[in-house]
Amino acid sequence: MRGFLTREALGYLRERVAHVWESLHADVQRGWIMNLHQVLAPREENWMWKLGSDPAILEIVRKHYGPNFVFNSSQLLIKPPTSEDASGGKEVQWHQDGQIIRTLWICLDDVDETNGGLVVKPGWHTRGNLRKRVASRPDRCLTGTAQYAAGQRSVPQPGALLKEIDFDAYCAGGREEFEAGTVQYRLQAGDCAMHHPSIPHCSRPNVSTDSWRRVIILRYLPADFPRPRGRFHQNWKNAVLFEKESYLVSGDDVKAQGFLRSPYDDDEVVAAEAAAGAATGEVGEGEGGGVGSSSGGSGEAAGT
Ligand SMILES: O=C(O)CCC(=O)C(=O)O
Repeated sequence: MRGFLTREALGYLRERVAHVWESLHADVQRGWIMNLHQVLAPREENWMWKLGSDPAILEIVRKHYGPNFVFNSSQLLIKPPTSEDASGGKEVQWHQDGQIIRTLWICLDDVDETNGGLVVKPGWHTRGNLRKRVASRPDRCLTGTAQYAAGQRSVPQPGALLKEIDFDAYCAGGREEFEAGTVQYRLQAGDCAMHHPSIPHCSRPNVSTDSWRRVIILRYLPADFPRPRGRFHQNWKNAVLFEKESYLVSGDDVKAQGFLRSPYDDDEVVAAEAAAGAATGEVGEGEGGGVGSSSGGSGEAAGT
């Protein structure tokens, strides 16, 4: 989707992202910042929530899911140019997201092969869940997931969780043969792409000297998908863990899982609404208005 963001929106988001980058807590994984929409405060300044629950974006997702779905995660995936960081950021290893998740990949910079744009393997989304193996070069990759189990306080060791597509299971020539038939994204700042949840994809480090690669990733799941429980992210500003939550941004809580409608609701409000709806038989209205290891057939995505 060319020109997805207006010029003003692009300028505003760049400025906000620069602020996050500059103020990031030293213990938070640089490069992959999760679920800002859960913790940006106050509400009026929660630009990630506003973006992820924007009516125009929800309309796009509705075309895929119908009326009932949740805003599952927001991510900032940043690869600085080598003038800022000699490593140019890290790779995201070859993976599939899962069968169900819908992802909007919104560029705040022009992206191509020089600064870590996405690379996909066309046609392979029809092959189901591909076999995975432990990543062969985890030290070069983002750790893959910024999710923590309760009580865990340190970033998981690279390699402990990281899986990649098992190229050798499909190509006699291994990674090299697999990568021969791939397509590089070349997009402009303000463009947005959606990739099929089953398409294999990866991204490489930023090897440009001066071109940032800042992308906002928004993910959605159907409202009958299990509500996340007991998984945590680090707050970008103070590194304190907070529990991952999905928000019902459209339609009904079809399995009565107690979804909140926004980071500002509390459980009681939604529970009361659900109880009132159940009592009257009313159908609720939509609000209307937003790594690592892919787990295969569950539809859970890498990085959800
Ligand atoms: O933006 C990237 O480099 C990786 C994104 C990704 O893996 C995804 O959106 O599923």
